[in-house]
Amino acid sequence: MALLVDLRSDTVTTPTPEMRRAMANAEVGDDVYAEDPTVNRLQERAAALLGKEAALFVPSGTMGNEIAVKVHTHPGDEVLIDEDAHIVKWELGAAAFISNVQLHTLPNQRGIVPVGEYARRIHPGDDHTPSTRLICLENTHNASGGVVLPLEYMREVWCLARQNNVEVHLDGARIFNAAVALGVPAKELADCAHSVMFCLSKGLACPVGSMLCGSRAFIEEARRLRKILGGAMRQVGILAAAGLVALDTMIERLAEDHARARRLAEAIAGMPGFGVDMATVQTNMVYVQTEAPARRVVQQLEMLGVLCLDVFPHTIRLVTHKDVGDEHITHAIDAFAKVAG
Ligand code: TLP
Repeated sequence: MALLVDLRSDTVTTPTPEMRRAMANAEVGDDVYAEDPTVNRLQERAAALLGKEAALFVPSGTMGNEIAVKVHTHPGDEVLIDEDAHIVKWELGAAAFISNVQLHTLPNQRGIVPVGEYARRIHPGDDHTPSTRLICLENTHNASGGVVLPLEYMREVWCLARQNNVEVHLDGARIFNAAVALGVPAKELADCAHSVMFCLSKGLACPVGSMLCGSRAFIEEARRLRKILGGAMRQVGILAAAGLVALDTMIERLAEDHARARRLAEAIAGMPGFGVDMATVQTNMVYVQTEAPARRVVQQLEMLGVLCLDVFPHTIRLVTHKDVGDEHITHAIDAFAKVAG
């Protein structure tokens, strides 16, 4: 059978055999009563890994982010956020829908809003202006090509926020990609935020689930909101079991995905009709600029057995993950060469 390479996202990863075994054998209970031992173990593990008091298993990254926004804010509050953040672009306006907040979106360079810009926009709220309650960061920054926000920058934002009584939420859907790329424990990034969401179902290859981490009081409130949003599940230890395996076995190997993304990017960068800003290839994503309409390139690649996404009219996104091996990268490079040729 011809090789099919799925580079649309790391969300397409399938669970490992070890995960499937752990899921089949998971000890379970009713998690709405907080009685699922496997979920409880995963929540404790996630909290400890990120240096937070508590954590909550949620069905998706979107739900984790949106619960966080809701817990941190009151209706009418303002949230400072870069204009390309997932919360702004890909969560269907949920922050307006669920939390009734105003997202004050700011221009950014590779996910970075200058700290001085945040400082200029923070206001306590008065008879005319909304209160700035929250800053949201995203690391790695998806729309900028999976780039890493430097630790130093995160610390500066954290410092500013604390000085001004503003909370910080980190969309760390791919926090472990950032941590591996930086060579630091994820906890150091998490230390720069009051709450952190990270996904188990992306590069870590779980079938379902994300973790929301924060203080005990924050997680208690988050738990109520998860129920309101219909995200409280019963014998969900079956899913949490995969999460425990992921935290044990899938983090360090992300470096392989990063190396493969780099190999792919370097090869495509030299081809006619395509461009890659190599400075943005820092983790498991490659954003390719296309002379031809991206939609058409995606269709041509699909005919050659390579799946990817057109994210802008002249940009396609390629994402490496554990189901993409060296032979898949070779196949993808060959397919790009044919389309270029
Ligand atoms: N991202 C998906 C798409 O929604 C774009 C992808 O394929 O990359 N934060 C970030 C930074 C994300 O990239 C995503 C998913 C989420 C949150 C939401 O996670 P899920 O899909 O679990 O709701």
